[in-house]
Amino acid sequence: MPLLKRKRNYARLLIILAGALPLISGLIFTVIDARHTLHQQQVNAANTLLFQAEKMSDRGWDMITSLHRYHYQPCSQIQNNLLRTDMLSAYFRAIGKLQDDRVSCSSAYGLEPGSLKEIIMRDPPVTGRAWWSLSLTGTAGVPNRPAAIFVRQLPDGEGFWAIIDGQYLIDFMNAVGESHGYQLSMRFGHGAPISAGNDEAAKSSFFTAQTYQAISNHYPISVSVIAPGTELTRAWRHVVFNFLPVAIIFSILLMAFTANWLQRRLSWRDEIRRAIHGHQFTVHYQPVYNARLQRCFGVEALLRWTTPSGKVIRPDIFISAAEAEGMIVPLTRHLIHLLVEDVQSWQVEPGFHLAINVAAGHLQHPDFVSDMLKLAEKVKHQQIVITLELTERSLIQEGDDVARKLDELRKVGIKVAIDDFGTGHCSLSYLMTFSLDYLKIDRGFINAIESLGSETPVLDAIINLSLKLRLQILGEGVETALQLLYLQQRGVMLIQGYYYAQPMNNTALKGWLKRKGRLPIQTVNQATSE
Ligand code: G
Ligand code: G
Ligand code: MN
Repeated sequence: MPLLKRKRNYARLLIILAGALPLISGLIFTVIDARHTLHQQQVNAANTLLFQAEKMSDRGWDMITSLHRYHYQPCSQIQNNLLRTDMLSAYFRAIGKLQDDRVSCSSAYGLEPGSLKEIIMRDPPVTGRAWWSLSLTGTAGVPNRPAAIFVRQLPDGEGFWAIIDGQYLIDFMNAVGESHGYQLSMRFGHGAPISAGNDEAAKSSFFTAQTYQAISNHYPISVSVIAPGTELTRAWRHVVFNFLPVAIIFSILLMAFTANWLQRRLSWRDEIRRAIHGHQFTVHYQPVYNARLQRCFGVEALLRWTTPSGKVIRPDIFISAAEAEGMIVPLTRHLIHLLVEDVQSWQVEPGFHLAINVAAGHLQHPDFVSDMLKLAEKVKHQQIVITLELTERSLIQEGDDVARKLDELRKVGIKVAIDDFGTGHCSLSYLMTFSLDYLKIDRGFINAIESLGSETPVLDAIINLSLKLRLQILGEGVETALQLLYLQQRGVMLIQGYYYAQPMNNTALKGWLKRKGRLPIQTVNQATSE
């Protein structure tokens, strides 16, 4: 069954996809969500940091403002005040006055403090502004510890400066960054960044490090928060852990749903139902020869299924599928419907036989008798003789009930044939239990005929038995003149097989009947082989 197998593979793939879909989309979602969570944490950290940096700036500028009262005062006069102010104020490393770019006064660098450049260990920025601030890697007194300087320059060349020690900011940044492994840094003006926290943060792990930067609205301060890749992994793991049970449930549900849907889609049951509605079934008819009358005796109706794509599905496959999935009754009713339509166009003589195959499942159906009576009724005006072909298997089950039904049908002239005889498990006693009209010898026995002289023991036994039981015998699957002759010599008068005629559609049948229906088999064959 390559068609069905391919469909099964396709179904399996679809179910797997359905299961994978929530998981994959979920995983993508968790990464996005983890990134978002991490970003939010970075934003929070950056804002906290910025707030603190702004507060420090406020203190710096407040100090500068308070130093303004020493304008015009010589350094010797204010030196002690500067010292006291510096000592009493938290955070400040040094404060003082400027004259142009020379430090004229300082709380920490004595009376000869030198230039501003020397103290901040770099060139002062050329800002052109009266107010500026700068973060520093260190100052002359404490070269290894960051700091930030705030400077106010007055038009007369005098100025004020205050240096805030970086330690407090570093401690603060360490505290903020510690729990997340962040590296934090802040920068005043275009100065050197003051960094703290995890030095390794910028290194990539499975995920790359995430950097977030923020700037102050009030001061030229920028801060950055670098979260290591591991932090994203951690956030992701957290989200996945919460999300996974839901995703798995979704996944299972979707798989079950898909499987169910496919089951319905791919089941023969629905396929057959669709095919009935889609007019995919047709009936073919195979003529049967009567050797005594030397003419066509009747036909056997055989269902054919052609899908819209042109694929032909073999009857033994779909018939057994229909039986297995409870579709045999609707399918046989459909056959009857098609049949009755075809028969209306026939011009056959009274007594023409029309055989249909009846499955066990239909035989046991409560409507079986009425279905068959309806069929008989519809072809009655043409005086067609209906023959029901039953398999041995169908006779075994619920024998009494079946025998009663068959008797009822035989009373109105319907004939009963036993099909594929010899292949089932029917004991010979059944041949007596049921009132039968025909026995169709399975083509397997006909195939076994080797020559006219040699015996074919089982076939011969069946033929003898049938003759004794006064059953009419039909030889199925007759393909050669030898087989025909062998059967005729032993009194088998009904012949069906490719040697006589193949199954054909209704149009072909009508032509065939007109041309060959009344001819003896030899003439038919000569005509065919020409
Ligand atoms: O001709 P063919 O290859 O179609 O037949 C294959 C098998 O399918 C045969 O055993 C035949 O009896 C069965 N078959 C064909 N048509 C019908 C039908 O309409 N009903 C039932 N029950 N069997 C059928
Ligand atoms: O089981 P049942 O008798 O309904 O089966 C009829 C089947 O036998 C159909 O599938 C039909 O196509 C097939 N058939 C009819 N005549 C011949 C024949 O001469 N040779 C072979 N191999 N199959 C045949
Ligand atoms: Mn048959």
